[in-house]
Amino acid sequence: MTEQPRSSDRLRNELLETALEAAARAGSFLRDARPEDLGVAATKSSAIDVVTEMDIAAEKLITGLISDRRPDDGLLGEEGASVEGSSGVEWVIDPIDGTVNYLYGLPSWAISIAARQDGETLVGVVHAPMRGEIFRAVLGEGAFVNDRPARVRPASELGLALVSTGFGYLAERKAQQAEVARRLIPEVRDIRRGGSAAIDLCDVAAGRLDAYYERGLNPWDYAAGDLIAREAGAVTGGRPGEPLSPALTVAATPGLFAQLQARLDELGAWHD
Ligand code: LIP
Repeated sequence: MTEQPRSSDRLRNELLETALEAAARAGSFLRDARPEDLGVAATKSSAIDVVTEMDIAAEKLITGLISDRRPDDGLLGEEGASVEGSSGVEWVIDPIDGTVNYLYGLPSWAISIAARQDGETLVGVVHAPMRGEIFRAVLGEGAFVNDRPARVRPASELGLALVSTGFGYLAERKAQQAEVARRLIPEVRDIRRGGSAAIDLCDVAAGRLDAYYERGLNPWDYAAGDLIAREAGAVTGGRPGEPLSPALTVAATPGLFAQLQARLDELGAWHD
């Protein structure tokens, strides 16, 4: 029996199937071919903002597969992929979200692939190979973890919220982020710091976190996870009245979002 298309829309189904295959291939490569002696191949904004040979190789694998299937699409990747494209579809790719975790051999890392058309994210896939999980969403068609529907927790009290966050790679920014976390921790159930924004956004979608926030992310960190979280019932955004952006990313179950967003604004989570 031929497999039923996952999306009712032909283009979105093609984009989803392409993203799923690219994420699966990259995931197998990154899990099975990780060198025991993996080291740092290069650094970016600071000595702790690292790139490994595997980040670079995985991005080439992903962009090569996508370009073979859809040669006219645009590409934007964390490790340098940058193609304008002519189709109106742009792929936003993080070949390893949680690079430091991957470098150290910790399991919390993921491949994040989003497809945007005219700036709107139509498809998002986040593959966490060490967890055996593939999160996916198509705009307007719900979110899934493997083949189970994903739904946020019905939380509504900040004092009972499990909140994840992350920290940047520059000491001055980390100091301000730590100060925000120091003041928030007594006001929530607890804080988690997993090291992968894409996985944090998907854990909000799966009801494993009540909320996540972080300053300083890049589009490739959040593009897929943002769609997955929204399709699972979360609210996402930045400062009050603003969409999520590198300035601030906030994702939470609907009953918490406004409270957390307002408190983060008071605490100055949106600036260094
Ligand atoms: C990571 C993010 C994480 C953040 C890290 C880093 P990378 O992305 O996913 O949330 O706290 O500092 O930015 O660099 O591993 O792709």
